[in-house]
Amino acid sequence: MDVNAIPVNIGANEKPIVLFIGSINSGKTVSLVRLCHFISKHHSETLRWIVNERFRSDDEYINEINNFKEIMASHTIAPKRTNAIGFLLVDIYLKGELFCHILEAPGEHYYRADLPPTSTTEFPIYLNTLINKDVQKVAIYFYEDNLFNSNIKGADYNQSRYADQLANLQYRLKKKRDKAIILMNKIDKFHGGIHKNSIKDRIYGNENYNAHKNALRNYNLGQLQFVAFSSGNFQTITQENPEENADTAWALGSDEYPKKLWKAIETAINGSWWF
Ligand SMILES: Nc1nc2c(ncn2[C@@H]2O[C@H](COP(=O)(O)OP(=O)(O)O)[C@@H](O)[C@H]2O)c(=O)[nH]1
Ligand SMILES: [Mg+2]
Repeated sequence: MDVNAIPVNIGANEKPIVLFIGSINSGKTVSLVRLCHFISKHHSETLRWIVNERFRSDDEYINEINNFKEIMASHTIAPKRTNAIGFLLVDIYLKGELFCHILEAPGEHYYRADLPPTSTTEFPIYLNTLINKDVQKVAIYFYEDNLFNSNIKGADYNQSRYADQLANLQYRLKKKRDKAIILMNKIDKFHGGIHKNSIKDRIYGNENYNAHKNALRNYNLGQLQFVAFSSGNFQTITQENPEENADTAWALGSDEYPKKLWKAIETAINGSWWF
């Protein structure tokens, strides 16, 4: 089914929409699952997450929901690559009231590496619908060290094209109302961790990402938050039959990461004056 044929519905409410934005395999799905585990474990009295089942009315959405619930139920197995149309909305309730929505969507809805170099990726209709809705957005941009790896063939060029796409999205946001968070993911791969300031240096110091940096600077750089994140440790499970797709074993990482991510989301939505 063409993704542009799928209408979305989040009702008439005025609650903020948090967008998990990142390339394929940057860890968006796993991070959302990790955040939901954290919420269930530490905040079940006040905070609740629930998949929004009315968001999409197409037949495939139920599979998407079940897939997400399955990953939640068996948190030793990380998801295989999310399928091409897989996008899903999770609602967060604070003290019984809807607080925000979190959208998780596949990387190719933001950036298509397979398109010719001169073309830009048009965002799918549902994404435009959400972006255009007159409610606050919190854009969370997923970066990971791989994105800076210039050893990947043609990476320099793709990096700047990818940055252009991120910029296109950022320019669609509203200056005062909307917020942005830069999330450096998979920091378990950095031995000894990574400091917030060095995330900034890594991204801003890389010319390929200038377009994104400029877009953020034009908007709300002063309010931009940086978050270091890791969902845990991942290992491929060797299959008896080499033809089969390998599953991934997942050991959940420290609660500190989802705690800080949640704090950043709350700060983006509520403002930081109470800090
Ligand atoms: N080392 C490490 N690997 C991760 C982490 N998060 C995700 N991954 C790996 O990246 C893969 C893709 O993650 P996924 O959430 O499906 O990416 P998405 O395409 O952005 O939704 C996972 O199967 C893991 O192998 C992390 O925090 N640390
Ligand atoms: Mg995904």
